Amino acid sequence: MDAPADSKRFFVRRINDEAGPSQQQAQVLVVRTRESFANFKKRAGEKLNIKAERVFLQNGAEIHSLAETQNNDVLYVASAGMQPRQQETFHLSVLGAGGVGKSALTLRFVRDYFVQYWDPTIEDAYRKTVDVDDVLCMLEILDTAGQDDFDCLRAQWMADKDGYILVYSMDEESTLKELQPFFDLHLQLNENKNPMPPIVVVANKYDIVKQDPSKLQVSTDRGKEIAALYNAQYIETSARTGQGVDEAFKVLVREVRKLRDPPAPKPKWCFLL
Ligand SMILES: Nc1nc2c(ncn2[C@@H]2O[C@H](COP(=O)(O)OP(=O)(O)OP(=O)(O)O)[C@@H](O)[C@H]2O)c(=O)[nH]1
Ligand SMILES: [Mg+2]
Repeated sequence: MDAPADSKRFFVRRINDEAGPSQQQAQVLVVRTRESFANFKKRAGEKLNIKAERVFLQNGAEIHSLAETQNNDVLYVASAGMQPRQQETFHLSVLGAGGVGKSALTLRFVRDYFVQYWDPTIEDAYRKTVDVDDVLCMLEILDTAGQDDFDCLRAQWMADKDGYILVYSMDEESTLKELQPFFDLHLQLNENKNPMPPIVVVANKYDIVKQDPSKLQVSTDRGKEIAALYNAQYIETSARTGQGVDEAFKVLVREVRKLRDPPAPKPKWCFLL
């Protein structure tokens, strides 16, 4: 349901503070655009059971008036005592053969549009703030070149990264084989790292093989088999429809987080007989 013309609808959440992510669901709040910011904070605070002092957009920017918002924004609200968590940053590289859709996937994720034409990349960097499991984080994404002419840059693209997205195209078997050199380089560059940066294997152009199964050259089983060899998660995507795209990046963030904050060891029980 849309908000009335002179109103805006927001989804308000308690900010993730040092005490950890809020388990609370987002609350819907409809306010008149002429309502004062102080009044908005009061009402948001009532919804969230806190004394609201500061309000942030989803990208982490603090706001001081409703003019800085848009209808349907998710707003994060903090009380005076809450300290926003230090924002986590993830450095990720998108790698794979030419034309598999690395740029299309990246732009679908960052800007939510589909790039119809193939304009071979040399190297492009993007930044996006996302909410992964109720915690905001900043992704620094390097979209790389698949053309062989740029082989010499691969080590540079892969150095000092927190994780990799290895992309192939489901309608072109050779592109799956072309992932192997990236995996070999990963082993070489990260051999002294413990743990090693995680990988997500992305099977792209799912829409093409769904529409015309005769174009399928790499089955799901085969893709999963290679992902397992790389100790990686496997996700099927379509940059054209958006299917699986957000999930691919979010799964990689979750994998990196698991390595950064390994779960506490389970208590060992001992039985006295
Ligand atoms: N149907 C369909 N086409 C796609 C998809 N992803 C990419 N393409 C198309 O495939 C072509 C190549 O996509 P790019 O994203 O430029 O490929 P790339 O991997 O970045 O290529 P390089 O930059 O040369 O390494 C473009 O025409 C895209 O529109 C997809 O999921 N479905
Ligand atoms: Mg590209």
